Amino acid sequence: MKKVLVTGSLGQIGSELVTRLRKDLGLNNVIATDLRKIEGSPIVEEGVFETLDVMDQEAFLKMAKKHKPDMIVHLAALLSATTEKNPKLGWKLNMDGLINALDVAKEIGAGLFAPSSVAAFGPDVDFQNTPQDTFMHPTSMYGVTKVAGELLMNYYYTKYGVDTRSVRFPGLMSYKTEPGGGTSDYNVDMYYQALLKGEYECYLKAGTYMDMMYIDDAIDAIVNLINADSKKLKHRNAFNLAPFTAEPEMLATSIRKHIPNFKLNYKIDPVRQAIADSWPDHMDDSAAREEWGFKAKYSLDDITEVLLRELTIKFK
Ligand code: AKB
Repeated sequence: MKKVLVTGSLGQIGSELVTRLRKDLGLNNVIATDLRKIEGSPIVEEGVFETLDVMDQEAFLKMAKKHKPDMIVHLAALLSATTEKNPKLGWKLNMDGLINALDVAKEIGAGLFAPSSVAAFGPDVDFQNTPQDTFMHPTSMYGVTKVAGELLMNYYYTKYGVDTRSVRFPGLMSYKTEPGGGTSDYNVDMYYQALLKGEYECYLKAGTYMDMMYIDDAIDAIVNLINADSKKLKHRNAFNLAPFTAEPEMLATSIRKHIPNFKLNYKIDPVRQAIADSWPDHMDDSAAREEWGFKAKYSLDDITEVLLRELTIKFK
C-alpha cells in the first residue's frame, strides 16, 4: 500500500489514521477528505486535504482518478445513536456512501477498507465469546447498515475482485476528538467529565458490558489489516476485534485510581440502553489474531492513564 485516500478524515478514527499514515507513507501519499474543512485542524493544514461529499459519486470518482490511491479507507458514516434518531438518513449516508466508495474502488482498481461494528450483531447471538461467523440479526438501524455493508463488501470482493477488508470495531476510546453520536461514547465522556466536574451522569446502566479498545490499537489494526497478505485472509466481510470488555463501574474504578473522589451517577437513556443491550458483551477475535496477527497493547488502566494525562493538557 503506497497511496491512501481517506473519507471522513476529521472524525474520531480518521483524524488519528491520517496522522499515522502521513508518517508511514509521506505527506503527498495520504489524501485526507471530509464533507467540510475545519480551518486550523492539522489534518486540513499539514498535508493534502480535499472537501468531498461521499454521496456525490461523480465528484468521488473524479477525485480518486486525480489522486490514484491504491487503497480507499472509507470512514464517513453516522454512528449508532445518531442513526437511531434518524434511521432513513443513517441508511442513506451509510449505504450510499459505501456503495459509492466500492464503485470508485472497482473503477480505479483500488482496495477498500470500511469499518463494521459490534453493532452488526443482534440479541440472538451468544453474548460471551461471540463467534466470528454467527447470526447477524441487529435490532438497531446502525447495525442493519453494518451487516448490509459487510455483505456488500463481500459481494464486491467475490463478484468484481475488489480487495475489500474490514473489522467489527468495539467501543473506541480516544481523546483528540469530542465524543458524540455513538452508544459507546460514555467511555470517553466519563473521562472528560471526571476532569471537568469530578462526576459523571452515565446514560447506560451499571453492568452493561461491551468490548472496548484504545484508538492507537484501532489505528494499528487498520494499518496491519490493509497491509496484510491478501492470500492469508479467509474473511472478507469484517473481523471481530475485542481487546477487553468493560462496563461503567469498571471505568469509574479505574478513574478513581487517579481521582479518588470521582462520582458516577446514572440517568438511563432508553434508546442507547436498548442499543447496548442488543450488543454482545465480548466477541471472540481469534480469526483476526490468526489471519493477520491482530494484537492490542492497551489495557483499561493503560487507557485511563493516557486519557487523563492528555485531557489534563488539553484543558489547560
Ligand atoms: C457506536 O457506539 O455507535 C460506535 C460503535 C461501537 O460502532 N462507537
